[in-house]
Amino acid sequence: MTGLSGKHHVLFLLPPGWDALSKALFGHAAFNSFLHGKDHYAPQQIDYFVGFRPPHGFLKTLPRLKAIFSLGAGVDGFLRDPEFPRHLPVVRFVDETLQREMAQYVTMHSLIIHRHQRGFDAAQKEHAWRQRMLARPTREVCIGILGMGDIGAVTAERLLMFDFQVIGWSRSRKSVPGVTSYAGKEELPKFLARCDILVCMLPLTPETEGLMDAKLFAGLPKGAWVMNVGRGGHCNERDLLAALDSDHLGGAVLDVFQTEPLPPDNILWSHPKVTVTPHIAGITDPRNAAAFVVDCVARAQSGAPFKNVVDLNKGY
Ligand code: NDP
Ligand code: OXD
Repeated sequence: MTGLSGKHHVLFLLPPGWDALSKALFGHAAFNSFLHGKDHYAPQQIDYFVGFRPPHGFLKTLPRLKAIFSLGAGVDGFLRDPEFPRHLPVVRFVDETLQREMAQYVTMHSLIIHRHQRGFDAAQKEHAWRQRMLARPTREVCIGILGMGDIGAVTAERLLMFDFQVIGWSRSRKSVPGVTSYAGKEELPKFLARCDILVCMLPLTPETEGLMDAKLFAGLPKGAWVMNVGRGGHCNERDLLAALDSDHLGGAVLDVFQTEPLPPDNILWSHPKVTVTPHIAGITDPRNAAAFVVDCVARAQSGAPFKNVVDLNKGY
């Protein structure tokens, strides 16, 4: 057993490649920390858990647990555990750097789509001087954001700076300057009908799972693009492929998938109308995550309320 004292005990189950976070956190004065799989710890002594997608059933093995700190903005990796201890608070990672990087990814890919950059890349390979005008002025291109939360709102601001029209869809009505807000299922068809580029930034919940299916794609204008940076579970990949192959959709940019890592033989890797990235649209900065965990533990110690506690009924 490593260095147990009267302090709070925090257990980390870190995704691969997160050594920087463990360096930033281990030995912090506020708590004793244990890295699952590396350190020996007694489950009954753990007060707090930090991770992203723990194996189902794991959290219920920690009987003294008081709270769970998510290293991601999305908490579906916790809530999908059928044995998840629902009496515990889950605090999610809400971070400006993450929001800006997500916004940057969406802005970059929206510009690549709008400016036909994939066509110019292909022409360069052929040494072909193939000029092409924009299909229409930027101010006439409408980008629709599914999920106008912390990340969606920052993304909308950034897209407006490039003169795109921006509309957003959420559960409740929003007032983001310059962005037309659509709310609830009844307003989804009107929203979709306007989207030249549809961007999914929703949390994965029972209500949003599979939302992007054949019916939704049919509601988009012909030639529209789809970008998914929410979760793979939002998108029916078979329906997406059908909508791409029938030329109803212009293309897709996918950062998240039903199965991650995306298997090497998955057709999405080589589909001519699809851009694949490996769930990197926004990556949690380990230093900011360390500050987040330290803040959470300090709040717990002082009795101050946590910030950004997940509403378990809504699932986000
Ligand atoms: P928030 O909780 O701040 O925002 C969620 C938004 O989705 C809210 O606007 C909410 O509406 C809306 N929403 C939820 N359920 C529904 C529904 N049933 N119908 C309509 N709207 C709904 O989340 P974040 O912005 O912080 O993060 C969003 C997601 O982005 C994460 O859950 C995660 O899946 C994904 N993500 C992906 C990353 C990547 O690298 N690819 C990195 C980080 C996050 P309302 O405001 O009205 O409640
Ligand atoms: C997150 C993610 O939810 O990285 O933060 O997907």
